[in-house]
Amino acid sequence: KLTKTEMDTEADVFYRQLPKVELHAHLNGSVSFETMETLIKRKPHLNIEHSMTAIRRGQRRSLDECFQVFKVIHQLVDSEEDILMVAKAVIQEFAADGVKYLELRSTPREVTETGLTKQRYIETVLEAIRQCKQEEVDIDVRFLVAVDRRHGPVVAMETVKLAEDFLLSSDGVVVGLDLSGDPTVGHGKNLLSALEKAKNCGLKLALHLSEVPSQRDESELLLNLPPDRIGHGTFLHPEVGGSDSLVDKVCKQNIPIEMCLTSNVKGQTVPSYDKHHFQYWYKRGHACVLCTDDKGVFCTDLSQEYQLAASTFGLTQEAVWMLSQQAIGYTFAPEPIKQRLEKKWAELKQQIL
Ligand code: 6MZ
Repeated sequence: KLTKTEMDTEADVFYRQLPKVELHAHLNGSVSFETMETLIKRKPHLNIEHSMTAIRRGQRRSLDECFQVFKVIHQLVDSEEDILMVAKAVIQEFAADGVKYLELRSTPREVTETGLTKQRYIETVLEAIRQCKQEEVDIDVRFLVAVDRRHGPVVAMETVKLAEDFLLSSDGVVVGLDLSGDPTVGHGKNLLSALEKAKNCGLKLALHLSEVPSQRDESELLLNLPPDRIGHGTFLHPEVGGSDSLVDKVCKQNIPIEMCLTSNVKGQTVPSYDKHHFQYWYKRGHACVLCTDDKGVFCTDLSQEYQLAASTFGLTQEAVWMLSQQAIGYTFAPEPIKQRLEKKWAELKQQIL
């Protein structure tokens, strides 16, 4: 029987060996098939089947249906024990895929039945990161506290306060704030003061922007903050109903865009891989970083995303290498960490390219 590596083509090996930076990964969307099996077995009374937690190859869902999937996963992951298990597994899986630096994001939740609080939620993710480090998993992990836009301005402000506390007490592991959640719900103008507060206290901002077409005004507003990175930005450019003014703001402020090819195709905000907005921004020489978004839900990994981008847009291995190396500059890590990563890339380049 051939091992996985032997079955891989040479190209597959290149993408797996390529050192990678993952900057857009939602914890509960990143839970693998194997971990999901364990969770489903742990909670048989919920009657959850695997088809409810993942979108397989060739399948598509509406974005709305994707958000239903997260509701199911949240039922399965609702205690400190669950969070510790999924966070550790997700970190180990990213490391096994050749990710050397990971910024994980997650929305702190409170669950009365299990005694879970938002504070403990974050502490538990940080504990998972600490344990992986202690077990010498070869990956540097940082955390972004996520604000779910669906929950409105009061919760957003509470979450920012919590994130601010951890920014000071987590030894540099908590680095920023994410704004995510169903983009068709709520308006960013109501969250502006929470986001401004976050920025003022030193949290980096990674905001989902223009994931759906109706967010043009919201993006105009939020780009004035400005965010430190943009999630998706699918509908920013004029060819898809965005505007020159939006593109100008992004370019003048040089804001990197996190691009998630499979997620956007499976969630149907982008009609096909070759129509992905990666093409538009990459051609302009704009800062783009390939990411998975939800590797569990969309059944992908970062190696596959690099390979897809390369085959769809005809990137050479050298160009792919540049793409992964440039991502180091878009992390929220402090300068010494970036330098350490640069060094690692330089060493590996001789072996791999
Ligand atoms: C917007 C998304 C998302 O936070 O419980 N999330 N938000 N757009 C997307 N595109 C597909 N994918 C995931 O992980 C799940 C949560 O991440 C956000 C949603 O708020 C979702 O509930 P956590 O770890």
